[in-house]
Amino acid sequence: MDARYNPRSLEHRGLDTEAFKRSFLEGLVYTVGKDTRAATRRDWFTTSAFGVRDRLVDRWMETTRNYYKADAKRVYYLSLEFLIGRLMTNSLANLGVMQAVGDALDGLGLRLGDIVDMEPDAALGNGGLGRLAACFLDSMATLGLPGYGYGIRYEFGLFEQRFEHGWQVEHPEHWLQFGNPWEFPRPEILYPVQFYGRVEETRDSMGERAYKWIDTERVLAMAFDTPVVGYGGKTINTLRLWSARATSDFHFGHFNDGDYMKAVEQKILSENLSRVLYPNDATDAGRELRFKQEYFFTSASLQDILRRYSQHHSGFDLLPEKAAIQLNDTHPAIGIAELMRLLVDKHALQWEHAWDITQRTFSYTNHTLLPEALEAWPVRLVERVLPRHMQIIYEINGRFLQKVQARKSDAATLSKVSLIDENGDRRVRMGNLAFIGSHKVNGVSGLHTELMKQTVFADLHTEFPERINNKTNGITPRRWLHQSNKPLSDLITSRIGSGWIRNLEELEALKPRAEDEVFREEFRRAKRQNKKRLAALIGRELNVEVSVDSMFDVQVKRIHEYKRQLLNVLQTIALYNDMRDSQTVNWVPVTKIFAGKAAPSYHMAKLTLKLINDVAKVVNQDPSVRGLLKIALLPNYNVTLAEIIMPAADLSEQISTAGMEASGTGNMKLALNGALTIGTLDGANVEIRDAVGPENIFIFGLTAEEAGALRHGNAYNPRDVIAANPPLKRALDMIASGVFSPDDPHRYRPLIQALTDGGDSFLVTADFQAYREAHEAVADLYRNPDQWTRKAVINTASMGWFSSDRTIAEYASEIWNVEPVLPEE
Ligand code: NBX
Ligand code: IMP
Repeated sequence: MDARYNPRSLEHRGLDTEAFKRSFLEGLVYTVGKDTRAATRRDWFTTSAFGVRDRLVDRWMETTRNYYKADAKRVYYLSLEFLIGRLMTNSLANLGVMQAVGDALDGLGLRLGDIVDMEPDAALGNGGLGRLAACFLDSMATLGLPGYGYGIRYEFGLFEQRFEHGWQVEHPEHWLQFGNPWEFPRPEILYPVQFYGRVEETRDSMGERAYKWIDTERVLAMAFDTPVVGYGGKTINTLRLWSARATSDFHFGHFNDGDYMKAVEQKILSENLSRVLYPNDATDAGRELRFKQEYFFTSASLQDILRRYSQHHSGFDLLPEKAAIQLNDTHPAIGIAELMRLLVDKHALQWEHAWDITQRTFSYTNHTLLPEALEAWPVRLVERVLPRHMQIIYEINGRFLQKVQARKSDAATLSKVSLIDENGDRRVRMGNLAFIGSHKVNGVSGLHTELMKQTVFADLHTEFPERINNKTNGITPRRWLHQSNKPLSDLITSRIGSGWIRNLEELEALKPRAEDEVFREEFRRAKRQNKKRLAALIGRELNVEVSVDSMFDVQVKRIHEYKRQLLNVLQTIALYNDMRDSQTVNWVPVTKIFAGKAAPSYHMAKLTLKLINDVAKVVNQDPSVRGLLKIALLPNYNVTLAEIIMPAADLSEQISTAGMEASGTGNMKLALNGALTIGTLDGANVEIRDAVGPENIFIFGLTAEEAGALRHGNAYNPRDVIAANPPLKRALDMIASGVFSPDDPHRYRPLIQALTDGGDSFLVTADFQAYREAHEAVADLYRNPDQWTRKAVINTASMGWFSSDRTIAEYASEIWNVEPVLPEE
């Protein structure tokens, strides 16, 4: 037995039903402080979570010890967002104790499903970027890679969305209100982070220039650790999130003056740093607090990384061999200047030496090409908040531009690769900083990576042709099939065994089953079961009755003009008109399912949500399309809701303007769960088509190249297109004349204007006809359940490559140069 002290006896950490039951009862009394009579369902959730957590701790510490023992190279995934969702089912499934815990709860008169539902959804992210980070954590732990997530422990996650009179209203998401049983507070792991102040130039003992950043305001970063359980429970990694704490020193000034209230105010102000997640996906708020959040968590993480490295290494020469730091978008890109500052100012390394170490340590992932989403902080802001970093950025830039100039580049090239955007108010281009401070820069799908080379990073790519590489996104099959879709998961395992959970490419073995009638029947039955669950939810949430025989046509993602929910709405209205016009046609019954949040300040997106609700109100109560068409916009899309929607979808809408969706990952989740895709050749849709075969997907519309040409030329006139397409014109006229908004007929003028006078930047009108025809092909296929299911099976069977295990294995070998550290058996 392990000689280490274990506070709880081994029998309380057994993995059988009885052991779980005992520890739940004990925890209820001694940890939660309730007896069985007084216990609420939430108390039972809390005690269950603590009981499960107890089973993780030994393996968790063992994993950490093994990393030290091997002196392993670690990966640090720096991300301002981790959209992890709930952890109960995840922990149970990855530990392999789902059954035992279910039975234990049963024995206590409780149902696992009810207990699971008490857990708040940890929504520390906006969308795809944050969820990708969470899938990556799962894959790193499953592969046994020494991977750490570093981010912010926001007190308020992404806002809770409700609809009031059809409009989105944001409510605070206080996910920590009842405590978080999964996290371990580490009050002793505390790093100071500085802001403001000024820089003093001095000379060191050798007479060299040295810089001191002084008179700063300090905030403390306190660590909270969450164990990340790999599948099988062998490797348990760490997600370390930072929470802001006031230093005791800076309010003493006020305190001595007797201004106690002022001192407390200061404390609250500095702790605001980790208060709330910014809800702006894509467009940047450009707020000082956001910039401070970025530096806050990056600085604390780097201090922790160097502390861990220095525990067993002297000097910093080996840092790139012992640490790989991945920047999840540019949000932590200030880390490049921060590491330079630490190495040069604090540890007195020579500039070139420090720069070499920095570049070999960092790598950067880009997630968007949308110009409005590329971070560029005003020089005046950076100068004020981080004066020393601004100097360092100038120094990096000066040396870099000199090198570029030496290669006889022209002034135009120099101004494009510069870290400073000199047009208008001067800004620091964080993408360029991340690019030149990294040894590798990657896009998230094949198409996106090519477009990076041709557009935003074209000139930097010419300078460093080896640096840009592709890492097509992936999703974890544990959460997105094994845990969330039990009917399909069990069916698959019954035929090919359970190896696919770790090695998703094994799904390939299902392909021949597409021809197996019995299998198809069972596949349909699994889908139907999932559809029933979703139909029940729609009934409860929206009081809308939907038929499980209808085609569940699903578009779930953030609301954004480039994602073109509006295109979907227009097609829905056109279909509604068709159904009303020709009541004798044998229409395929359709349920249009939408979910997604709009950024609170994004008016067009909020108006689109209101439109969906308004159209739903008219359509859902129109007796002439009863049983044929229903529209459901589910509130508060998050990971938990996605886990119910994905398994129930027949059709997956991936209809962004080509060239604009970097990758998409919802597309992968839906296809894996047996939905067919209707989509443009954008992001990872291209690779999904290649994997499933063009005959098993509905591709329509302009290509990225065509879309680019149309957008940048001046020949496109949406008015002509609308005039030439009567169903489109009719749908638009209905919206414009107030058919869906009799209380406010002009409500949708901004949407209509964007498609007409506005020039239709997202090419909704240009793609409308092709989209409608693709939907007709979809309906034709859906009429033939056998043919449909054949293709659905092939979709599931072809998604093996889209496992985030594959993605992470590529990062590990091609960017990070890290290897698994597996526990001794
Ligand atoms: O990242 C998304 C892309 O739009 C998807 O195409 C891609 O699949 C996914 C993962 O690579 N980007 C994204 O989710 N961005 C944000 O959430 C975001 C959040 C804050 C912010 C900018 C972007 N300031
Ligand atoms: P960290 O990885 O340095 O953050 O440490 C996490 C935990 O690993 C610590 O709380 C210790 O329990 C353990 N640990 C720290 N240093 C060592 C070491 O040198 N060898 C083995 N375990 C260590």
